[in-house]
Amino acid sequence: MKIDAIILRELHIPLVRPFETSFGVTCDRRVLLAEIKSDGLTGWGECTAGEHPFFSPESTDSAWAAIVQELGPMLVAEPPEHGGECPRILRRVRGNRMAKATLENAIWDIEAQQEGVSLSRLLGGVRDVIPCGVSLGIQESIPKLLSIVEKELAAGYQRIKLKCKPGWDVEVFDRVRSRWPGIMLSCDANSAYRLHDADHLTSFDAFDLLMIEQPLWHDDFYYHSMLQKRLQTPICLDESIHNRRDTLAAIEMESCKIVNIKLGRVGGFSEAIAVHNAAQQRGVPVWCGGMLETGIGRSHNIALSSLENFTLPGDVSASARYWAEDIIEPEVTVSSAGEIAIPDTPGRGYEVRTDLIERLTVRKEQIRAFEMVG
Ligand code: OSB
Ligand code: MG
Repeated sequence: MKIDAIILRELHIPLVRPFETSFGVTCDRRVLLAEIKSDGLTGWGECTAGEHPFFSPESTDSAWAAIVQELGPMLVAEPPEHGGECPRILRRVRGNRMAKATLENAIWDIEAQQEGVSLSRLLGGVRDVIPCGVSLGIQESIPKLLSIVEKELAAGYQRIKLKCKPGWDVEVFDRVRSRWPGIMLSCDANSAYRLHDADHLTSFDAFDLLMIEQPLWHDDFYYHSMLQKRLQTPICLDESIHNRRDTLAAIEMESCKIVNIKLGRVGGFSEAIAVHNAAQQRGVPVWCGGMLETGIGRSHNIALSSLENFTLPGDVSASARYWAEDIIEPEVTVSSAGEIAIPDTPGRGYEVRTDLIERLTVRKEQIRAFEMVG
């Protein structure tokens, strides 16, 4: 495919409410968007890196530099025919997966439009609707959290995930579980515990959690497998999983029984599909994580979640939970059954509000080709 231009932007957008995890609080997002133009078509990609390198080693600024200096010029120098060729073209750059995914996902978006199919079907998706859950940040008090849980259940969400950390865990689970004995409930520690917390973590088994997400180190498999032996509750890995090999290692070592797939963390659609397939072949369910995306990244998550082995409710929820105004049209909505309908129109299936994007843009750069040396 011809690449006429890659335009990179940084947008500043406040969240409708702060989001607190064990590693920090996010109030305002600094979002990178890539707009790739090809023969009259436009593909969009969103970088899922955070403002600081606290969840992963990447950040808004590191991804900006990687795309402008390395990845963008590589893609212009060797334009892919298919999204699936991007990993090979970008392979010389190590890591920087969220930066790579920003470009690769935009190429898949163009390819779907060229083929006249929905992004979901291009990826091999089989669902018409996806089951949705919500990820609830750490709150200032338990009553405040309980009122949020009540509201999200009333809206129809099928699974409640509670962010946790030492001091915001068993008492919180106890209060939520006592009030709603039957709901699908899980927790996410974002690596807040250590192996000496193992006894404490086994006490989580009392709350019938669907899973405990990433309790230990962000880069670990071995100690998670030690911990899983002591827990009834399935461990789900998020931060530790970067590719298909990590997935196979984690399953082989019994470090987890469930896998969270995030497009940015694994480097884009190609690797996300490879992770999905590897887990599926071994009977391990997956679900789609979220990274406080705008509608563009959200629409990519929706398409990905339509693959067969995304059997558990994901963290992909309605635009209005994050943004006063989303940058896509229509915005993402969730039905009273807790489902998002997969668009069947060509491409992502949501229009991009270019006027609003322009107003939110604080930095913009067009990427040029360079001469590859060596
Ligand atoms: O670990 O899943 C996570 C947000 C930022 C960084 C890490 C995580 C999250 C979420 C939010 O849980 C999911 C969402 O609502 O987008
Ligand atoms: Mg997580």
